[in-house]
Amino acid sequence: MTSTNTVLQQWVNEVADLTKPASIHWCDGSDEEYDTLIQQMLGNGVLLKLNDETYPNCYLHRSDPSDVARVEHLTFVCTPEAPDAGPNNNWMAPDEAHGKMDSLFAGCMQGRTLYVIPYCMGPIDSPYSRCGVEITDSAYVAANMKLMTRMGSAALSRIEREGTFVRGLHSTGDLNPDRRFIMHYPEEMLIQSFGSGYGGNALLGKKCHALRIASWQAQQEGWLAEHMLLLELESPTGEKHYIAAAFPSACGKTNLAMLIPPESQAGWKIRTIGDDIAWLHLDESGQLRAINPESGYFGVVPGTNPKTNRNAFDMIRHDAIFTNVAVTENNEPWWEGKDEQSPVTDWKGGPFDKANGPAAHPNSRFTVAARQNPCYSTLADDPAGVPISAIIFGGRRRELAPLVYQARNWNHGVLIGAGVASETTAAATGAVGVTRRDPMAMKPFCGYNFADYWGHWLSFSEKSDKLPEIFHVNWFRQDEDGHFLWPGFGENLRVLRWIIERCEHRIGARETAIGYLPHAADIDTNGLDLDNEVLESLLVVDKNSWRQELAAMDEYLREYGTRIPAQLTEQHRKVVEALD
Ligand code: GTP
Ligand code: SPV
Ligand code: MN
Repeated sequence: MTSTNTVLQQWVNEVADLTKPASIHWCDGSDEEYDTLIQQMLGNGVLLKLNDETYPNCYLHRSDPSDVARVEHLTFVCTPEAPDAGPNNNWMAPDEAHGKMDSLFAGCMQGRTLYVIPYCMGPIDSPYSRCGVEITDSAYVAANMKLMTRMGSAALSRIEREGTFVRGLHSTGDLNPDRRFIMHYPEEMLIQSFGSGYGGNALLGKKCHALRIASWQAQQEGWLAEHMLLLELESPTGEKHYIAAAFPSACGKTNLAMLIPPESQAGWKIRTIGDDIAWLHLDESGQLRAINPESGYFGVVPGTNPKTNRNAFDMIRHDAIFTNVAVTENNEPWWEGKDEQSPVTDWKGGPFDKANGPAAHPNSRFTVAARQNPCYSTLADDPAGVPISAIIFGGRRRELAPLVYQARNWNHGVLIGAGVASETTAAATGAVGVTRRDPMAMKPFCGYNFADYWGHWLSFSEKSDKLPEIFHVNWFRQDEDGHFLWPGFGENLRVLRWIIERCEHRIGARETAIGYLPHAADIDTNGLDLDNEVLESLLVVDKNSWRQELAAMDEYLREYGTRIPAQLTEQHRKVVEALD
């Protein structure tokens, strides 16, 4: 197969001339093609078959031990002018980046197959969707792209019809961390990734396209590309609301999107539209609508069990790819928190020994098609997307941030989003548990200067008077002994219910300097073993600590200099004044 789109055909030819593959395969996205890729990877050891009776069609991939997470220090935004990338990104001049990458890609596919992967981010017939083509020399990437995106012939037809697509060139190279770079050229709609086979570094439709390139395009075109889950909440009386929530990596998006209501919350239902990325557009009536550009999940495995997330636990019992988990005696995948059996082989493939650390890598992941989710919403395939009632920001903070609070208005909500801070996790290389500023959970993913991005968010208040309410949540407050104060997971539904009551103006709240907080009595604790004192402590606004927080935020915002929108500074000043 080749393409009638001459730009695509020429690009494939040029890449082949540069990288010198042994063969070229155009992916059609069929199930037969997926099976062939799997068989080939079983043959050369890239995949291992897991227990076929208990985990049918499940496979284990062990990545290189130096290649287990996103590499933020090796990820660059290459705009012609450095300030356009902003202090939030690493920057390299496009010419320099092209030179460096061309020399890395030269001859790198010798003896290997070059896969051409046309994909569509979003429902294939949605005006909000955008296409891309990833070229890769990794069969693992091709198989993952089949599970994660609408990949193959239908996407190619759309590309040939529309004539436009994002280009992504990827090679695993020699996996030498010194020769690893993830480059983005927003103005060329181009991504180049070399030297990693892992997740967000290699599955270019995900963070590279659907967030870094798309956020830049969204600013040009008046929409938003965000690191957000999308869920449907249905009340016992059948009232439905759609919520978008942005939490940093490994801070609970997949879990919230697949929430199972506890027994005491009979009649409530949650369905998943998306678990990681949302594209949001205003429709003609001023309603914000969202689609999930992905069609599969690349989720954190550790911690998944029938108590925390039965939906996810069941979803990964068949037709899943596991990356960097441990293995039990009877060849089942195993991870910390699985609560059944025990590991004999660790994620690196050696005999498990507690002294070497966890059996499964803390950033071990599952890849599955979204349709396997027991609470999948078919609205994920609706070209019109879903109307958003509430936007939630959140972070992992053992102190300070209350369980939930609400912004006074949209612009105040933008300040709350810009003020998100969270403890770092294993989703990226580097220290874990260090609190860092992660505005809108987009620190690693915004493809342009954050100051311009906040300005873009603020501009929505002039475009619509029907915008969603904005909230902030924190499931991760701890006591002095390091125990979580809030039970989390399914119990988070209680907080979502308060949020919807606020959106519908059916409930009062306590006005504080940082926004509206719930009266403790308005959080339903029926059936929950939670002391009222603990709940009260989760809803405290400690003025001194918040003054320090606002000072830290101010220091951070100052890094963006005069590019900071005046309205954001104004919102910050108002909170500081209210605290005094
Ligand atoms: P990315 O895929 O990296 O973007 O992560 P994510 O935001 O989807 O996070 P995910 O839902 O996979 O959760 C990450 C970790 O947080 C897992 O180990 C979960 O068990 C844990 N977690 C999720 N929700 C909660 C919660 O409500 N409370 C507590 N204590 N832990 C949670
Ligand atoms: C994240 O780190 O936010 C992820 C995993 O969702 S990755 O695909 O590696 O970006
Ligand atoms: Mn993510």
